[in-house]
Amino acid sequence: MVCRICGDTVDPVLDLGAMPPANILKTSRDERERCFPLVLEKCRGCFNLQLRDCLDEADLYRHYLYLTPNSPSLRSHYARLADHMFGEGYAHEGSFVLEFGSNVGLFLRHLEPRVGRVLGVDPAQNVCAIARERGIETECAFFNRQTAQDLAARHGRPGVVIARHCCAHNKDPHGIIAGVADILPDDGIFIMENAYVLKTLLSNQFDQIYHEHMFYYSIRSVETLFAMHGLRLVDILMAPIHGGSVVFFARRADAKASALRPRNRVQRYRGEEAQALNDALVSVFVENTHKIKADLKALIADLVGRDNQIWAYGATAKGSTLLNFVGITDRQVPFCVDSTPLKQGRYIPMANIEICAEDEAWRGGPDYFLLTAWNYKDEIMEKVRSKGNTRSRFIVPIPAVDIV
Ligand code: DWN
Repeated sequence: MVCRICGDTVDPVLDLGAMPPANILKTSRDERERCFPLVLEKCRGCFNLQLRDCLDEADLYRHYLYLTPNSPSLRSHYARLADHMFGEGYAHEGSFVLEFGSNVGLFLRHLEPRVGRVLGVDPAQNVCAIARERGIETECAFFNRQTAQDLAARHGRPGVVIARHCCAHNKDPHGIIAGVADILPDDGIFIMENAYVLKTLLSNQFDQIYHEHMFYYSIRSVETLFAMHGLRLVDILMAPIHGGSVVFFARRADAKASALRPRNRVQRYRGEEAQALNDALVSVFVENTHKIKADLKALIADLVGRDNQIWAYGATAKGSTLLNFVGITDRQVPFCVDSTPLKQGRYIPMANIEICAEDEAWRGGPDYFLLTAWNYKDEIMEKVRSKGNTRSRFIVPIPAVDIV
């Protein structure tokens, strides 16, 4: 295999075994799930981390069960990102904003009152229907070079193109970025947000590895990708959501000089990454992955062995990797609560854990919740307590196994 960004040689760094696609939740316990290799590999050239085996996007996203949760931490991130966009002059009241991978349009709905026009693009027909019901104009398509030109021909060229947590989800990032470069006007801005690989590695977030996440981006790998399509990084925003995310702001390399002058923080973040992102960090990440597996397996066995009830909290894609890599099933964890009606009544693949509504967590609830949605720890714990459950404790698996 070679790096899908720069073409250089890649080396395997972590094999999580044969795993089911995380968000393909089963409709019954007996339904047989298909499993595929989940192997992370690293590029010698641009330090891109990628999956060795990429599944077909249509299988993953045509009917998608992940709907962006309407969470307080996401809402505050939307406000901070929007303020940054307007504060730095990347967007204004007349802007035409196109977001691909827009899901149900929560961020676009936040932007809509402050810009000229918003348009969502998402490949999941069921998700597009929900976005349209909520009043967000949404085209159902995978964003690539062809569809980008078609969208621009029918809607005009958007001055702001946004891609949040979706550019890692496609085995051909060149097709996506080429599409952006084709339609972005000279004074346009491209805003790409992803989980930040440095945070993923530093916080032992091995559960962020699942088939949807085909790339784990760094500043270095993103700049390599952008340069191949005439895009130049001009700004970076770091954000705490999803375990630590990075927002890249890029313009066409032929934009006017004043627009291309990078913010000082770009050099600062680039330098911090150059110091920290190396093979030694990857080795420690791999060691800690196996340590978390051993520690969590032992803790769950001990608690269940002493007749404690344990449920998972959050039918997350991360949770599917965590549970299945550690080997936790419905025998130890019979239920997983989740706020997404689409997911309730289904089963986490391979772990065979039934997903039920959140209010089961509030009526009595178990002795422990295994926080498979650990990235929302504070708001979930606050919600459970405020709903009257002062009894259940929480097992937090990342960055290390802990009980709170
Ligand atoms: O990259 C991706 C990230 C951004 O979102 C996608 N490939 C898929 C998805 O990954 P995830 O499922 O690990 O993401 P979340 O946002 O951590 O999933 C949260 C899950 O937890 C949802 O199913 C909703 C649920 N939840 C809940 O039950 N109660 C969430 C909150 C905040 C809550 O209070």
